[in-house]
Amino acid sequence: MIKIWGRTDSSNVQKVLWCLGELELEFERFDVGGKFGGNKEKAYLDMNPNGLVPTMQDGNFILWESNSIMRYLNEKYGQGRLLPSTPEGRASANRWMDWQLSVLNPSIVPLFWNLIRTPIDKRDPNAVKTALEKSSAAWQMVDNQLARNPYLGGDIFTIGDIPAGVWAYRWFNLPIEQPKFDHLNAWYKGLSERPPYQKHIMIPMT
Ligand SMILES: N[C@@H](CCC(=O)N[C@@H](CS)C(=O)NCC(=O)O)C(=O)O
Repeated sequence: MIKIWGRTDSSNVQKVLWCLGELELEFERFDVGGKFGGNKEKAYLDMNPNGLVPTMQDGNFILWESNSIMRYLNEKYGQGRLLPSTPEGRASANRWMDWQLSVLNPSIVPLFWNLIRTPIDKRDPNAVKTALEKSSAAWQMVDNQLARNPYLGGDIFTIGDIPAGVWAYRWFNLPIEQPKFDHLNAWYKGLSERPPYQKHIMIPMT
């Protein structure tokens, strides 16, 4: 049985849970991180030296980094079906996973933390303004890509859609006035119809 360590309200844990759902894989999950703690204890650090969630164990194999976990699960149990079959297609989809870590995350995490995880009197309006501008620019890139293809990696749903897809739910449910992005909106609507997205991503934001 695949084991996952990580709290369900972590965006990086959610990616892996959504992926497991798409691949219809059974797993056992343990609450770690955030209010549950445990991620800085030696036993956990021995598995994941970052002290972050998620961590996965499959037999004797332990893996951390949410995007790497998804790639592993897809390759090992999905016969690669959650990535395109050509090297070009796979690279295009993979690129959006890397982009989420390097561009989307740094722009949108401060927005989410300020508006959802910070008491109103402690919020930083300047940080909110800057994060809103930066994340709007990032979503504009997604919108442009989705004007050319129905999914980020091309014609089919892939794990390339998952990292940004997790944040799309948060973006559309933040108490802000979102700029209008037609293609982003249509893609998000499509994701919202997928049962694993409903189960693991469309949950109260905490
Ligand atoms: N690049 C890592 C980042 C992992 C990460 O930052 N996890 C956050 C939650 S989203 C975490 O563990 N925070 C500390 C905590 O939950 O206590 C990944 O994608 O797995």
